[in-house]
Amino acid sequence: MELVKQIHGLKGKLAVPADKSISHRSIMFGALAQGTTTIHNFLRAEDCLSTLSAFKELGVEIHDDGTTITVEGVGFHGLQQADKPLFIGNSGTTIRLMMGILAGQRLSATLYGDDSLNRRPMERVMAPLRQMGAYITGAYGKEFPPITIDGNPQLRPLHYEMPIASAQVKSAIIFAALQATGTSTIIEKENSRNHTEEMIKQFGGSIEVDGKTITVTGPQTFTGQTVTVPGDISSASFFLVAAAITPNSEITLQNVGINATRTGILDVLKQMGADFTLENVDEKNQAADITIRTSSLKGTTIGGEIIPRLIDELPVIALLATQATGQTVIFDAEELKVKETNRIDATADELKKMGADITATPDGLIINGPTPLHGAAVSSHQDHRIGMMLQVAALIAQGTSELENPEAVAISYPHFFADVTALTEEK
Ligand code: SPQ
Repeated sequence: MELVKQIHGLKGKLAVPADKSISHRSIMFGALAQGTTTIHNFLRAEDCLSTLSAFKELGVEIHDDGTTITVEGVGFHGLQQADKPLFIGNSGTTIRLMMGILAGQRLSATLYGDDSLNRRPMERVMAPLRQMGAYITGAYGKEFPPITIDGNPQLRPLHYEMPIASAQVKSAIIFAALQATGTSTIIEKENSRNHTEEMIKQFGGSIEVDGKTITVTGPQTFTGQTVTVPGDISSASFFLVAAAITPNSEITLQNVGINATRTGILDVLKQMGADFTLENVDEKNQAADITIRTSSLKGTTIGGEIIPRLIDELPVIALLATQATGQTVIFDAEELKVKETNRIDATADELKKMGADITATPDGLIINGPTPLHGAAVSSHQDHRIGMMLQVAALIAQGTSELENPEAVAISYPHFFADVTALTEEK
């Protein structure tokens, strides 16, 4: 597919799609609660629809009237045996969080995904869940999907120091701990996104968080709620970078989620000298409008505790760095190697094709800038975030760019290319 080029700069307002992480969890909590949950602004993208169908297969009634989603909660003990293995598509969040949910059920289930998901590591979730008494195996005794879980309603609590910073591993353990009898303690390596913890409180449960220590006592019950999902800062990040690096741009992104465990990209934009402001800050819903303009940028260093707060934004931050003066070093980001694709290699390989000075390292990237980019034939590697990053790169490249497998963007942002076009049309 030929990618969009900008001519007159990016202009206008955009409501970015709903948050993917919160949308997944709203279905999960809704299903496990007693009573009805109503979800406004649910993300109807492939990953979240995988979660929705998996819970329907487990006997949960879920209706979509086109505006709101209604989940008829069955409680922690009401899920039913599915009559076939559950297909989870491309979604790491769905499979890993469901492993924690299913570990304590009175049923067995097999979960599998597409080629990308079936190559992603699951031992990180299986190992702590097994310590809690879960019966859980990967295909052929290995750590990859298909994963089979034979539920054990007698799960034990766990004390666990996490070897990696991962919201998915943390959330899977929390879901199992909510079903175990007794108190579990999880110590995070670094603080990762906390949507699971926040939703436990929203649904009437209890959880204590003290720095990196999380304490959960089970068993718990939840009550159905009304959830309004804010815009996804990870989706917004493509436009934040696009406006910052494209001459003559000024755009406003509306209702962007600003939960502090997700705003690493705003910290980096600030460090690099980007020109942006937050308005209409809604503290309760943790959302704001962000206006960003063409910026004069400088290189920076990104590593340590900030990494989980911007992990999914690193490919597009690498692109941002190609237009900054000086060197940008990204480190401590080895987790990028086990996402939908190896995002360290994919980012370096594809941006190099467009003329960037970028080098992959074992745990990150080194980028020297500013470097003019040129059009090239590039590939999304079937990874939504790589595909969207390359479209943003193409906006500023001299000449035409062609993207292989552009359909991957539908995993998190089905209208992405239409939204790019809307902001680049001559005003
Ligand atoms: O769901 P999936 O495929 O793992 O999605 C990604 C993404 O880029 O959309 C990662 F590939 O986001 C993860 C994120 O990297 C979503 C997530 C969550 O909702 O809990 C947590 C992060 O993953 P992890 O492995 O660091 O916990």
